[in-house]
Amino acid sequence: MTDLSHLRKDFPILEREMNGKPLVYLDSAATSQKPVQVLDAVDDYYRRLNANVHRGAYQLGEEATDAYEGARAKVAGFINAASDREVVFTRSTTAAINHIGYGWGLYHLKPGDRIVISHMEHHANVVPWQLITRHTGAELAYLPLTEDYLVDTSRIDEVVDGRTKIVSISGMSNVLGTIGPVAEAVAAARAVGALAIVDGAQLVPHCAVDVQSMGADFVAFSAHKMLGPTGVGVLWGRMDRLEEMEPAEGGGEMIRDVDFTESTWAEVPHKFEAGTPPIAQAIGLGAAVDYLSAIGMDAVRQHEIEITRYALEKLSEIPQLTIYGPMDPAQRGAAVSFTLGDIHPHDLATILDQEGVAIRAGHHCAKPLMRVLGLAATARASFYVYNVPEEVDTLVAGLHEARRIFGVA
Ligand code: 7TS
Repeated sequence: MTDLSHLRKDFPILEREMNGKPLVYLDSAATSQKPVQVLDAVDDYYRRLNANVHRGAYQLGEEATDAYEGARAKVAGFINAASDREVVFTRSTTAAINHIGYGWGLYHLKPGDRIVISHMEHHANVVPWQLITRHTGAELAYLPLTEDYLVDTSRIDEVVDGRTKIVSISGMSNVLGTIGPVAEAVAAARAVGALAIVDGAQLVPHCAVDVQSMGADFVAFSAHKMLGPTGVGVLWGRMDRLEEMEPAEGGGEMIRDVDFTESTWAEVPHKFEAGTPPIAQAIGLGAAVDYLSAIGMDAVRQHEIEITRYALEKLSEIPQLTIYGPMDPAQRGAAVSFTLGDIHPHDLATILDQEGVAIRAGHHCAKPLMRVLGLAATARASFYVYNVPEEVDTLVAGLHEARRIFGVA
């Protein structure tokens, strides 16, 4: 197996115990842990560089600005953006998608237009569009799933029809692990002149992403799922799309001029960054990008394929355990959802917690998907660079303990 276990020493939280047992953190799809390199970058900013950015009146402010803009350049390099200016810092994936809705959707959609998403979307790629349909009279249409938990693209040209103005699809499901059909979605959007958006919240942390070859108009992701701090996310956009998009938020930092009734905007990306930005967090994201780049995203992906394959194998051996998601690690990421007999997923999480194992249980902010699956909740284990096969074994032992407690044969 690709051995990344030497990385574990960089993550102080992994030294903790839970209920007297070593922490086994299997909830990285919710948020990842942070290496000392990221903690130090944030700490160093506050200790040595703290000043507001883009004001330029004194040296400290210039240093803070350089560090913040330097983080933008690192992110741009990480996703191979054509220009640093295509990277907009937002609060999160959620904020990034809302920004497209309120900055582009509101101005370009009309009654009868279509927004196409899929049945496996996180609420962050569902609810903003529902809000936008209310404002514009556009309607929401869904790409269904196959029986193998893949997005069904066999009739994509019927769903992404001539009325479609936006196609927004998850690059990787946080519930099923399924890798989204990004190339097909982009092609279908292109064919009808629609905007192609990728929710990259789970994709960008786990796979090498080249936004230029991907061909979408926008990609959204969050720092906190890729070893970075909470409170900062990225909206990458193709420059022509960013130029035509309106700011969804107004305030300081984003203007060229403000008159009594009208204002003009600063250049991209600053016209989308109203107010004091998440400076320390962006700098922390820059350090996270450095850290991931040093591992190499191909190694990150390879390690995940291997640990996911191992987890799928071991979990499949447990009687009455059902896995929801593709069984081929090449078609999926490292979030593995399952149920065990009729044990409630929350009870599973509680029993596992006694063993030091942290998993998520619930609807995972994907209620339309839960409706399609006919489930109220699943248990979900999700893996990242610092996880090792022994932790899968601890998970499996905990699940056998749950079977014993609940009398599941
Ligand atoms: N899209 C996907 C695919 C996600 O997994 C998440 C968060 C989001 C969007 C929203 O990201 P945020 O940073 O704006 O909150 N997913 C999860 C999860 O699976 N458990 O907690 C958050």
